[in-house]
Amino acid sequence: MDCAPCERPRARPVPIKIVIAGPFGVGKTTLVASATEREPLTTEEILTRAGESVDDLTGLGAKTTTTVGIDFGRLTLRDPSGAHPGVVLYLFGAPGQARFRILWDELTFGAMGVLVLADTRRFDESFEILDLVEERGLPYAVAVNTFDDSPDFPASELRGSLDLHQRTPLDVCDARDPASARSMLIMLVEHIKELALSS
Ligand SMILES: Nc1nc2c(ncn2[C@@H]2O[C@H](COP(=O)(O)OP(=O)(O)O)[C@@H](O)[C@H]2O)c(=O)[nH]1
Ligand SMILES: [Mg+2]
Repeated sequence: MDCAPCERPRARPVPIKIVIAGPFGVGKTTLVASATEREPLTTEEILTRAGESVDDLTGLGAKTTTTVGIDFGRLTLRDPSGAHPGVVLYLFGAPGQARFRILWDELTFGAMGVLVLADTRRFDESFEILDLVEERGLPYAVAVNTFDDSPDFPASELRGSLDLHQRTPLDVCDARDPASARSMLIMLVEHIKELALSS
């Protein structure tokens, strides 16, 4: 019987579940859509007048839609040296409004880490999310998304305002830019790796 030369199957990238969290309008759907290597799965719906009294759009400019379920994307990060099969990130964008906190347990189940998005125009709105993440002991990194009218603060001040642990990574990004969105995810994965190696 003929047999084609046997090749060792290429090892598959290790799957990692990542949650993208942050307040309403901070850029979660945008970041997942920029970072994903496939068409993102989104659950955007047009904001209606019925939501006016519950969804505060102050400072959110022209936001016309909202996420009613989750955003889903996928990003493979290969090891350039080829020594490791790399990782494939499964990105789950959480809806920002407080009424969706009920989904939080399911959403974070099995997650290896959380990318928390923050907006310097409404920094205080990230506190509740940070508390939720810390309560679960999940590794996280903070991505400060910049909007045209975002006030500029030095990183040290941002870290102080959010009362971050010195090891928790924080950086500024533009969620619309794929390279910038992906660099935030790489920052988180590096942090997860570091924590795993040091525990
Ligand atoms: N200028 C600017 N606009 C952004 C950025 N990220 C998101 N947006 C816009 O901000 C609005 C809210 O973003 P969205 O991703 O829906 O927020 P979500 O509610 O957190 O999912 C949308 O109109 C986006 O186009 C950014 O980095 N810069
Ligand atoms: Mg959204």
